[in-house]
Amino acid sequence: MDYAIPADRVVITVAQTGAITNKSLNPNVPEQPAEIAQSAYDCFNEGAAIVHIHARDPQGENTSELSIFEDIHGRIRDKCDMIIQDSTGGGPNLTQEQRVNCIKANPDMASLNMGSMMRVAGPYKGVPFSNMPDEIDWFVEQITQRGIKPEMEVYSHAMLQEVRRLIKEGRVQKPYYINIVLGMRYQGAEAATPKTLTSMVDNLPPDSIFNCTGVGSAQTPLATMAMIMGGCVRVGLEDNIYYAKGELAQSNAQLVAKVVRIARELGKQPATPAEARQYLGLPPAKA
Ligand code: KMH
Ligand code: ZN
Repeated sequence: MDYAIPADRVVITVAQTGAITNKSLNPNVPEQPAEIAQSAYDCFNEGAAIVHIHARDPQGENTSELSIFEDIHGRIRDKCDMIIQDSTGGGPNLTQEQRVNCIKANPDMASLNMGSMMRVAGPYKGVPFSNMPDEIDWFVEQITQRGIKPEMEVYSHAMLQEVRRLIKEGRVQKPYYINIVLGMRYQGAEAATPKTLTSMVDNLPPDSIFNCTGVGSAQTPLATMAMIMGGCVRVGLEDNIYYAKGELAQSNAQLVAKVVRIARELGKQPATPAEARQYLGLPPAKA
């Protein structure tokens, strides 16, 4: 069975908050539940189908607090039927147990980071991002046991081997949803070049759907390339705080609107959440 996204559609994810970006870098990063939900709704209205969630405590620190994730989910689900994808990457201050806690809040999807990386620059220089094979197994088991679909984030060719292992061991179900993250040098990702993206797409396992996340200035060029290649795209302030060189983005919705304009020029419409659920093999929206 071929799981390709229809050629006239693109599934857009917005990653709004992240673990590293914050209001001191761009005051428009949404941090608190009401801001996150309003921003998600604005992005939904521009064409985003999936929202990738990181939560912050009232002081703006990364948190695994279940009630905060539940609050965010509830506020989003009150407004629209977006697909909710929680981050189990969490943030550098969280333990492995804390990172996975969010899935108890019943998202539709959860990120699953497919390898370990060393943060080589920035405020968390020298802090490892540990995703050892046995930890990946532990994460994926908890995610899939709850009927949540893993979003497998791969930052290098090597991590595709780990995806193949999970498939071989029957730990993930078709269609395999693989997010290719490029250009995040400070966290070990391969370069955001057309050649790297092409090569990684060429090496995807059968029955995969791919998404592309270009970090920093690569966000728009790589999203454009991924759309041409039939992929899904992720944009937002988690990965890129600028609208253009030297110009901070005014909102996540502004970044979604930009990629939607490009999509339309390429003959594609943004997929609705209901369409995206169908393409990704997700059940209907959760209450
Ligand atoms: N900031 C992204 C490049 C996660 O949340 O699980 C990595 C990320 C990880 O999205
Ligand atoms: Zn994230």
